[in-house]
Amino acid sequence: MRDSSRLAPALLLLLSLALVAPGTALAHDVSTAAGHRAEDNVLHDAAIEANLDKATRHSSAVLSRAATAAVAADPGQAGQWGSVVNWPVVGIHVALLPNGKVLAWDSVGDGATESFPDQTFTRATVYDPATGTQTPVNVDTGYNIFCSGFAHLTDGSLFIAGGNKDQQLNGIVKTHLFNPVTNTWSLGPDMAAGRWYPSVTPLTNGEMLITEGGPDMPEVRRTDGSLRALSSASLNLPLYPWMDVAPDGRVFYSGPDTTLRKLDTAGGGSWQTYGQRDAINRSYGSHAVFNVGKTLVAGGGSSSNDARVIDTNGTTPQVSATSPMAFGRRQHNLTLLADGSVLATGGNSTGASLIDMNGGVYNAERWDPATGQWTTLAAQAVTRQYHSTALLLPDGRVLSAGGGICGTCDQVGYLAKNAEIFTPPYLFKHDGSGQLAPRPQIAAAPDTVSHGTSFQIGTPDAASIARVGLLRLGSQTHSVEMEARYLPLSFTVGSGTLTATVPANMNTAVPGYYMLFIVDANGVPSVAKILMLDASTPPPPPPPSNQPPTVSLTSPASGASFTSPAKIAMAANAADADGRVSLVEFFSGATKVGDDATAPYSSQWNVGAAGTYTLTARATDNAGAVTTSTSVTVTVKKKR
Ligand SMILES: [Cu+2]
Repeated sequence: MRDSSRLAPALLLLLSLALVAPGTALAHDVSTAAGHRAEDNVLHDAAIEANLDKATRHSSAVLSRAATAAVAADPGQAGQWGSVVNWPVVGIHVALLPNGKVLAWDSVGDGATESFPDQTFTRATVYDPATGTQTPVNVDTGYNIFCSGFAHLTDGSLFIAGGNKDQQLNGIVKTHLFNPVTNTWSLGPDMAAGRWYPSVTPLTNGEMLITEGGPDMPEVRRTDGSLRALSSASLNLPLYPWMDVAPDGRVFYSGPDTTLRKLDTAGGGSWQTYGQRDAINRSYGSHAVFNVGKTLVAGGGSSSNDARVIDTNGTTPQVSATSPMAFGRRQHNLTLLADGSVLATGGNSTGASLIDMNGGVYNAERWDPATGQWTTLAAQAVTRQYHSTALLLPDGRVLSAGGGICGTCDQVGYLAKNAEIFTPPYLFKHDGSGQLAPRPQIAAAPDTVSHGTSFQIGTPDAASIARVGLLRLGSQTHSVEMEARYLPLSFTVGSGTLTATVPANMNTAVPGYYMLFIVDANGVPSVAKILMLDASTPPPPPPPSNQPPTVSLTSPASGASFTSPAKIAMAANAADADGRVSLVEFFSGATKVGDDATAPYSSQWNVGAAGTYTLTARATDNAGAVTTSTSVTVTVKKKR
């Protein structure tokens, strides 16, 4: 379909690289929709795309080797990256499913989205980390959900808001659902306006908050699937805002810009504004909710290395300093690990808006909430910048995927249609042997647990367990984690069993699917048991019941007398409180004598035979409910 050039692809790549010096920090402010559009709106040649991935790997390799030399070779200290594996899609949007597999999607092709006229599908795959299998699950609803927002419903299916409409990168009004049991997509109701770069946040009551992506008025998906507008909470925020339910049930906004806020989603919605988090506009920084009401923010802006902790447990959010990262980063990802610590991966350290092929950060870093210190870890093989993601897997490893698919990416030769998996140091022995450590095992755990209750975890390693926690399944894109959070659980140790308690406050971990991890005294985590938190809440609302229409026969009058042959004018009033009247029919006894689909409802009945007739009107509403009027009796007499 696409134009192929006679020039050798390699030559084209060189030519295109010469257009813009790699490493150039471009000036557009991509934190605004207009700036982002301008950033992406560059010409490129389709023929170079096939070689982008190769070129990216090649230019990454040299820099990656240098970064590797800077850290200990012992994986017990630095962790270990697996090999680079080609993927069928660029991992721009990733979500962990309740079955432990990963749903990932990108756009409509390897090149910049604005280079493709056809925006009626999305490339998507389900990746099984246990086998490495990829199952194609392309979006078949007629839409491209590139640059959408998404998070899990309480039942574990994925709710997706917005996407990409056209080559001008406008947003779409569509909402989608992905069913992880059947691997199928379906459409939900349309939003009030198109969204591109929105955030989706699961709420405590099972509703889903949709914020930004263009329109400033947030919308909420009710638990019955319909949408409601937060009409009194319109506020202009950066794209992909960082939104997470705080311990008081309101949604805490922690960035990327500097003003801290909370949104109450009840009714029409209302915002409360607090002070400044810090002086850094953390555009394409990242954040992680690593404990109850505690958020780590790190990097962003002009590749800052600065990190802060925000505590929302009190009346006013409290910001405290923590150690800076070893590397300044932008376009990186923060990922919660199985022990509640935080991993930083990827990004660039030169402040490049989207991508700097010479400025990539290859070393991972782990932040320990207990000490506030970062530890520099092993270097990955491929630079992961704009449109890259990092997602914790149920086995405690981290999937690092994607990068590319933008005008600037094509211009500088960046495409990472591949992934690599990081095994953190906590999975290795710390004796320098480089061997994997024995892991504590969860032998038994319930499929469902609830807030304010205790539950049993069967484990042969009970005596050595130091930490028990729940980690919500992640949904990540554009450096933003939309829902993962870590909830440490208090527990007591029995013989072959742990008894863990979930806090009573449901805002500490909103209902849905979580990974249960136990961690031993050496810091080694188990493989997670995926379970459902608050399976019974919120109670599913009854399907909206349809009220039947009302109807009365207004003509002829009861007892009226006519002379044969008669032309009787029949008329009725009909109404429907929760919909509309779709048809009014007129009857004589059981015989239909006329109908009318539009008000005023009327019909003429021509009667030849003399007699006494019982007349009724019958109304049907848009949902099929039927009401029959009280009857009217009339007489038709023979002409004398
Ligand atoms: Cu994007």
